[in-house]
Amino acid sequence: MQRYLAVRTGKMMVVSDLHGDGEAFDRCIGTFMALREDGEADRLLFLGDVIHGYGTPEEDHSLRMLLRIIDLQERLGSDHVIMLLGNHEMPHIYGVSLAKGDLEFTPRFEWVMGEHREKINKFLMTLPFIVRTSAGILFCHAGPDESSINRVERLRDFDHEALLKDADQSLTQQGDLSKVYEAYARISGQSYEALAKKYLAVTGPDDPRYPHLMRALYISERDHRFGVLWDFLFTQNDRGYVPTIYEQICQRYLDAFGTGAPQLQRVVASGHIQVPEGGYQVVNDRHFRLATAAHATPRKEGCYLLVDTMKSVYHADELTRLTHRLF
Ligand SMILES: [Mn+2]
Repeated sequence: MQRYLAVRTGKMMVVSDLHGDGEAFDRCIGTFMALREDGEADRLLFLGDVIHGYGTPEEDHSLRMLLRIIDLQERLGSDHVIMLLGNHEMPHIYGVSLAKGDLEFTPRFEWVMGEHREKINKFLMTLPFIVRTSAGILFCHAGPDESSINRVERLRDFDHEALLKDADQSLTQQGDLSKVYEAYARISGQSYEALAKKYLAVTGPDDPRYPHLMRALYISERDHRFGVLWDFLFTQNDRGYVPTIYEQICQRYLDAFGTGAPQLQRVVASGHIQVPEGGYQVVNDRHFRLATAAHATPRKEGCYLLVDTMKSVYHADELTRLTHRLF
């Protein structure tokens, strides 16, 4: 599956990191539908991390949001409603858990998926990683990352299915898994069954998904392909670099991931990281950071982008003019 999309025409509304914020999501959809009706936008792009609320379960609208995106994509077409894979969606493909301090993100969504699990998993597996535009803006979830620069070809048609299949096969070769489960329990201090229930919402040992917690451990620790995906999605961008070096990394990232694009890619636009003030940040001449809701400071200053994909952009600060307040 081709993970790098090209958008050559049209006006695109771009939204980042909603993190289960149902109110922000409804505003995005409402705004897009109105723009669409007026001929002001014909594409909608989510930069990933649609799911995983930071608040209470009642405040977390992740499931309904994702189902709505799936529905909207079916109706308007996958080239008109696009969602990129974020680091908060990816763990659900593999069954790995994701936490930040005391906040465990993955168990809640695993439990809430219920009857929609198959549909959602299938959808997550199809998500692209990058959108390249005729404007020269390259969209991705997490933004420039030095280690990914030499991995463009490995990420280009990344095959989740292959990793899962290989891990299944390795586990099958182990034969009886009960010894492995015991070892797992010894290390973690809890029974495998309790952990599989907690993290993957399996019903019990007869559930066909019962081995998937073990499979997740296997993939995350043994499969180098998973590490490639992880680095790409969990990068902290400029953190740890002096500004001039980071700007060079951005340029190399654009050169690498822009190869074969409809136009020379000149600016990376991403979400993923909290912006210090307002709803966007010009990180440098090559990198623009968008914060529509969760990562805006404060939230109510969250922004979306409205991009004419056929109008060339040369510098990151030009995107400032394309931002609009969501609230
Ligand atoms: Mn993220």
